[in-house]
Amino acid sequence: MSNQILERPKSLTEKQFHYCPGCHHGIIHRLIAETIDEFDLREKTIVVQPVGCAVYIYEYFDTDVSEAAHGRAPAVATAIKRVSKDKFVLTYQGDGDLAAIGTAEIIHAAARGENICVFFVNNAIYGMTGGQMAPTTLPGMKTATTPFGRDVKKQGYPIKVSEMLAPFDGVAYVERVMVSSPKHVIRAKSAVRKAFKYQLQEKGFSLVEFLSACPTGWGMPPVEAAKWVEENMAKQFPLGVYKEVGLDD
Ligand SMILES: Cc1ncc(C[n+]2csc(CCOP(=O)(O)OP(=O)(O)O)c2C)c(N)n1
Ligand code: SF4
Repeated sequence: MSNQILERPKSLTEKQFHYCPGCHHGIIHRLIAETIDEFDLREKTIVVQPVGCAVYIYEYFDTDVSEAAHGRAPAVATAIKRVSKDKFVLTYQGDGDLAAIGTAEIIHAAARGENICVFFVNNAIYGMTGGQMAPTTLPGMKTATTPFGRDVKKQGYPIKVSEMLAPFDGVAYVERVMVSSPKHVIRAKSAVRKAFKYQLQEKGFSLVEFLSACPTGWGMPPVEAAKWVEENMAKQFPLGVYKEVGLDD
């Protein structure tokens, strides 16, 4: 007797992820792909891809995907959603992408209340380009460009994206989650589902921020990196719902 309890979401291709061992990008991809399947949106979804380590997302998602120049994903998603209201449009962005070079695009898309979902992967570092400091790097955290640790007197304080965007009137839903343990993966999945519902009910802009491990950029083994997310990142960036205007059911 064999009961299948796990299968690859139909919205993911069979291509093997290129991510480093212990990287959380793969888990986050899976949660989004499962939700696309659950809402039967595979034929309607357009993913707007990031720069950074997830730049090859078009190889992994078996949906339509559009490229966007560095940080411009919210602007591209805005255009797609406005001309094709029947499509389900999401961006997937890292902190270098969303909170550094794309700061203007994300702020204005949120303020305009664009009816899109943004999945924001905050790993506190530029993973792809060699571990430089990001706007979300923690005070004291060592990176390739802050080898003695981020000094807030020189490099300023981390930008808290969920707290920054939630107050805009156009924002319908913002939640910060992490995927460091099965318990948190289940919570993260329900946040992804909720973000989908906000777009499907045309409530406006939604964003889920994932605290995410970058074992390579942080110079840590995977288990230690997942623990570091819980012990350090979640202190700097508290988990929780930052805005929720309410769904119809
Ligand atoms: C205009 C521009 N500036 C800089 C780069 C180089 N670049 C590519 S990815 C990246 C950082 C990405 O970091 P993040 O968005 O945090 O994603 P991660 O790799 O950590 O997942 C940078 C600076 C670029 N591609 N285009
Ligand atoms: S460098 Fe970091 S973010 Fe990029 S794949 Fe490796 S662990 Fe993941």
